[in-house]
Amino acid sequence: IEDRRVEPRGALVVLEGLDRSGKSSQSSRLVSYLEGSGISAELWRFPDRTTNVGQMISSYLTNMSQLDDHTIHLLFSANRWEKRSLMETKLKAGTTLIVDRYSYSGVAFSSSKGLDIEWCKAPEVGLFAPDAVIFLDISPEKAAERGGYGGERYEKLEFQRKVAESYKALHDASWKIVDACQSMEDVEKQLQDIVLDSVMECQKGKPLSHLWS
Ligand code: T5A
Ligand code: NA
Repeated sequence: IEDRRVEPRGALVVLEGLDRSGKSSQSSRLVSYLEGSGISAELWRFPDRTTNVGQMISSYLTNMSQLDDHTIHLLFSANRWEKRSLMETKLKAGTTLIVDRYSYSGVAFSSSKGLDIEWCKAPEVGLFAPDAVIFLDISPEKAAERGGYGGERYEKLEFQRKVAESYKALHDASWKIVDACQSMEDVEKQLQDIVLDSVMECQKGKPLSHLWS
């Protein structure tokens, strides 16, 4: 008799988009919504600035330190690798993770500086592949109007235009493109539907897969 036991697990949902597209606002709303619906969920973000590696990244982003483009790329990747086993534990325990930026940010931002895209993707191979990638779509110009950019390294219109182009090279079938210029509430409703679908698939035992797939 074939063993048809399924292992229910949490969903891995990633939010991506340009700086100021609304990722952080929507990620926390999603987690509140899921918890309110009785679904175990946690908010994660990359970079995770709380670790040693994360502190190096934070100091780079705030222009307190300088690093070679390849070096900072690998640190962003290392910051995801150091959270990988905890990610696996949480997902297998049934917790859905809403992740504010992931490997796609890593590749889109570094390749926008001129690094080879395949070189940028290589250190991400073997990390968990998201069950859904939600791309909050907004033009660089509109994003720049939102409260203005702060002083972080990549918050410049010209660079964000390059990042927008780089993201386009990464879209695949798992991406859901959502118009980020709608009201906060309209975006929120669309995201809830996408995430509930993913949560249900994963509860039915959809297997975890790995990047790049
Ligand atoms: N990076 C990151 C890499 O280079 N490599 C990597 O591997 C990774 C992971 C740090 C930087 O690091 C780069 C990318 C980044 O440049 P961060 O810490 O995520 O990334 O950046 P933050 O500055 O924290 O966040 P963002 O600038 O990306 O903004 P969000 O989270 O997209 O937007 P949010 O929710 O903070 O909203 C921005 C503003 O818009 C308003 C909000 O109220 C807020 O004022 N807003 C809306 N206004 C109108 N309508 C809506 N629908 C709105 N939604 C939000
Ligand atoms: Na953010």
